[in-house]
Amino acid sequence: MPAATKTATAKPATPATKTPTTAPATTAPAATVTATAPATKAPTGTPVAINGQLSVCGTKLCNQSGTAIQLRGMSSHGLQFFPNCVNAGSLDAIRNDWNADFIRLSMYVQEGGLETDPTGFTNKVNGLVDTATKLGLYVIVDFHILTPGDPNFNLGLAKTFFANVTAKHAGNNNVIYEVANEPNGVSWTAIKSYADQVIPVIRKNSPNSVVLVGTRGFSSLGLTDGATEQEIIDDPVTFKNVMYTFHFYAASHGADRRAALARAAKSLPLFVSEFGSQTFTGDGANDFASTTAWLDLLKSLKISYGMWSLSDGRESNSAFKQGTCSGTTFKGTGVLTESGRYIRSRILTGVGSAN
Ligand code: IDC
Repeated sequence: MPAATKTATAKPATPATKTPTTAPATTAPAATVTATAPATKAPTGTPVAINGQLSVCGTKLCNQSGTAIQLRGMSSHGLQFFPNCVNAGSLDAIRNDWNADFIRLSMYVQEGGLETDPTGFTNKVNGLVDTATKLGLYVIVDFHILTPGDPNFNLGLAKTFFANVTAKHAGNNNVIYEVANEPNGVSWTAIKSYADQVIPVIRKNSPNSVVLVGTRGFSSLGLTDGATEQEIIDDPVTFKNVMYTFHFYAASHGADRRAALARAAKSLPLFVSEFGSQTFTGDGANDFASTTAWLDLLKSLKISYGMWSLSDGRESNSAFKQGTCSGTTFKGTGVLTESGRYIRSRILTGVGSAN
């Protein structure tokens, strides 16, 4: 298994020589939300009704009673790429037909994302948080940085965005904030400095929310760069209720990475906010044997996971068949691809099956 698999991607990391300036001078609206709407009561029997406010207890994610839990869910694809795939119908399907616990809203910053229309994307995320809340789903607000890989490039946009979203949802108990999807080409020190500046903005309005911090080397805990989790253990983010993200793509990452994850989980609170059943390109054949080995490990370690992605594109990561999102039917297996059927089955029954 090659160590630095991600470097072969068609979308390479920003060359190390590029000096990040600041993101374009587009500004999101000021945090004008003054009154916090009363929190919607989660419907009985839903993940949020049962587990309530989450917290980090030791290296685990705990529910309101202090019991360690594992959340299982889906990541959206880029909200700008598949705008019709995340809505009340598709979220109702993953909640009530798949039994999922959360949706991750992947709000890209570049590639036609937030930087092109801060007001529009902020409103879009706020609306989808409300949709998820009504269904009793947890929702991860993912600040999806990817290229450039230094999160500090988008620091200004991040502060404004999280100020807005947390102001709007200060009364919620179901929102998890992910401050940087996949830092790459950047040191842990730089990532930590970014987190240290963004987390206080989130904490101002949402003091108890769980915050996910991306890790070096495309959220590989540094493994893709030849580093290890030790650099985080030596210099952790000191805010409470923080977890570190680890991403894997099952056809690219195998037993050696699983061993590293199991080792890191002894010391660090980890959350798999994104994984795929194919290669790190998000495409190619699904490797369900490897995916099952990963998900069995995550189950035994009680590490939460979300699969990439709730979309209907041509890539094998799309859970919905092409064309599904222009319709209104999202439930059942008829609308699902091989990877979609696998993850629905895994979440529903604990066993993955693409049949
Ligand atoms: C991929 C999408 C692809 C898109 C590309 C760049 O599947 O359609 O062209 O991003 O925007 C990640 C990233 C995630 C990637 C995914 C698969 O977080 O944005 O999506 N991946 O390559 N990390 C590892 C793999």
